[in-house]
Amino acid sequence: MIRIIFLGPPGAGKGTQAAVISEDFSVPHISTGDILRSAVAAKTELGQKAASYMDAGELVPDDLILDLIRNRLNEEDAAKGWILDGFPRNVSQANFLDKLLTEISQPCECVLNLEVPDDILVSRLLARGRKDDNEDVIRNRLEVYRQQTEPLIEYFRNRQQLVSINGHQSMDAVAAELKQVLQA
Ligand code: B4P
Repeated sequence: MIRIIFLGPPGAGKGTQAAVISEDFSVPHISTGDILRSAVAAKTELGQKAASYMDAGELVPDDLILDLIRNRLNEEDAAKGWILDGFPRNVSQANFLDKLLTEISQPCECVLNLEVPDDILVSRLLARGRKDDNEDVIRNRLEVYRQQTEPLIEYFRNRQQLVSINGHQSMDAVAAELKQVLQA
């Protein structure tokens, strides 16, 4: 059973690798970033509330995210496993998830932390060129990551759930390393 969380700074390759594992192991790839971008594109109430935070590189407020995750993990396809990409992103989201997973009896197997140096992150994101991939917003996203998301490394390490992977390799090399961890 694959139930994993991807952790790492913006541009570390979370979305890229989560898509590969989702395909290989036939489990849903649940990306809060993708869900939010679809909501923005569809101009839903969630999308209208989330857009300004995303454009500025800030985290969207927890109250917009938590129910969305609860509902998604309760969908039928998630019963056979899942990959969380971009959630949790702060300690309060992690505490929420911890309670939710206990409640639905779906323990997380491990947390895969992709490590990549900052200068590489910036150049990858500039090359991608998404709406929120301009230099000022990227710098802010990295700052928000340091302040709010990085503490989760210690959080999951203390729970013996953390596995760190060198994300500064080719996509195939990172994928091969991740597969090894998941098949161990
Ligand atoms: P995300 O969609 O999660 O954005 P991201 O962190 O930049 O994406 P990711 O890290 O997955 O990209 P990847 O490395 O795969 O979030 C966007 C925004 O949504 C946030 O700023 C926030 O506002 C909001 N949000 C999302 N979740 C939230 C939450 N839980 N709470 C509150 N707000 C939330 O790809 C980057 C690039 O690198 C790609 O071009 C890829 O091709 C390239 N790349 C990947 N691996 C590579 C490799 N090994 N070598 C070379 N290039 C590589």
